[in-house]
Amino acid sequence: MSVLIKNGLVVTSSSSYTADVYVEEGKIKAIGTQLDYSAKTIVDAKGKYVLPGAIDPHTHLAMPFMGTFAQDDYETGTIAAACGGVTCVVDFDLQQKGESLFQAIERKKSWAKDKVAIDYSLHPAIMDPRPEVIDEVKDAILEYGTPSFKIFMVYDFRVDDATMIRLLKETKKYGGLVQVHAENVHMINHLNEEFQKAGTLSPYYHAKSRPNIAEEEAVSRAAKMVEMTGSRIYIVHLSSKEGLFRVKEARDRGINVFAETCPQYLLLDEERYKESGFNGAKYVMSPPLRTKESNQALWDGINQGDIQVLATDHCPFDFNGKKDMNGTDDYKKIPNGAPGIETLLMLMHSEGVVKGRISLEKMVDVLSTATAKMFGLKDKGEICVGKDADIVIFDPKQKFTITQEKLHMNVDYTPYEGMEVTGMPVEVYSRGKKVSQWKTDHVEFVGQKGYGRFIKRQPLTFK
Ligand code: DUC
Ligand code: ZN
Ligand code: ZN
Repeated sequence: MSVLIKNGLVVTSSSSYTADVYVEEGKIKAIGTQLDYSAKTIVDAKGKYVLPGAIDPHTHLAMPFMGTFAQDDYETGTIAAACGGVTCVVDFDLQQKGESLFQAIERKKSWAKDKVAIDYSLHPAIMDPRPEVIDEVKDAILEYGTPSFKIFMVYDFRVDDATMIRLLKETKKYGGLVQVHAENVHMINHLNEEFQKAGTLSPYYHAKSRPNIAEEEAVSRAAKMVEMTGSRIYIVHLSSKEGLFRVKEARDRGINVFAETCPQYLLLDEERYKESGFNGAKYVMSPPLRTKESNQALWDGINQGDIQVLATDHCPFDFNGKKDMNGTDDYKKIPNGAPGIETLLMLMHSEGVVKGRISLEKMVDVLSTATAKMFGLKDKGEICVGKDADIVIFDPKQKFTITQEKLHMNVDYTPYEGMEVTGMPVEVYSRGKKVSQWKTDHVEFVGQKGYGRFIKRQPLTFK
């Protein structure tokens, strides 16, 4: 399988230049001007961008949660990813009570088998931190190729501070990274009780029950544990100006605190919870949407380098049948999460690059290059000779009105319904094989389920 992509604007995390890209046997073999290779497929990319496929390091495919399941499985979720220009996901693998991390990894791999359409890896999420589970961290990093571990500071399955400290020390020894969902559970429980007593239980109070200060406190506490252990931490789905302030404060002092944010925290705000009827439930996710002030602070955080990675936290539940399953009278019973894997790249280009909030190169960095480095995906994340040919041919002028009908995610709504974007992925390649293609007014999946491979990742290195 060989492909010659001619005259596109190749975008890297530091520069953009017009060139041809030659792909053979799934790898980028040559980049240059007027390349003379006889390829099976020739793509005229004049006027288009040639981008590394986006990597989404925060997905919850088929995850059991709040009495139901996140609705995209490995088949529908990765087909949607491919259609949106995402060519690799690192999915959360929630350890069940009594399971070893290895059993959790094998279980999730079996769910992906014959279904996954693009390459993927796993982050074990430690939910049952028995002492022997902390001892499994070494082999998870060195043998299983899963060097990043998710923990929650909130929810019933949270880990306590003592466990966090042990985990930070253990991961540091072998090149691992702890990823943290940072919210203060006691502040949230207290506010939940107050709202319960007052009978204020509509979706808007989901946001009010999880204030910015709950994120700020947890980020600050996690950063102190990093300082104490000399380890490093990655804050998932950072959402607030105050949380970012604590990330920045630690980083300015040379403490290894990294952070990710998501399109919803850059583009949507808490006014959404006031939508008529029960519509606010569509945005019930944790952490919740914040204010426009936080939106702006997070864009600044990306530009200033305090936020290194953009991800989706893709965790879809139907509005009809799931969001309203138990929660119409109580926000606490609404499954937390929203869809986003397919709209990641189009939103970041249209709302970020076209609107002048980030440069094209920054977009490539936070969606691909920095993500690959952060998570040890050594063959991914760059248009560069020797890397996997995970490539998006992106038409920066192609308009698309986002509507659930034309997307592939297995859910009945998108938070971005009716939004017009400028710029769409028109051809997407995964290891040199075309997996999606723009057709008139939407993207079609042209890949194959089961094509994706599990990626054993490298131990991680940090400056
Ligand atoms: N937050 C969500 O909104 N969904 C899944 C898990 C999480 O932490
Ligand atoms: Zn989370
Ligand atoms: Zn999540």
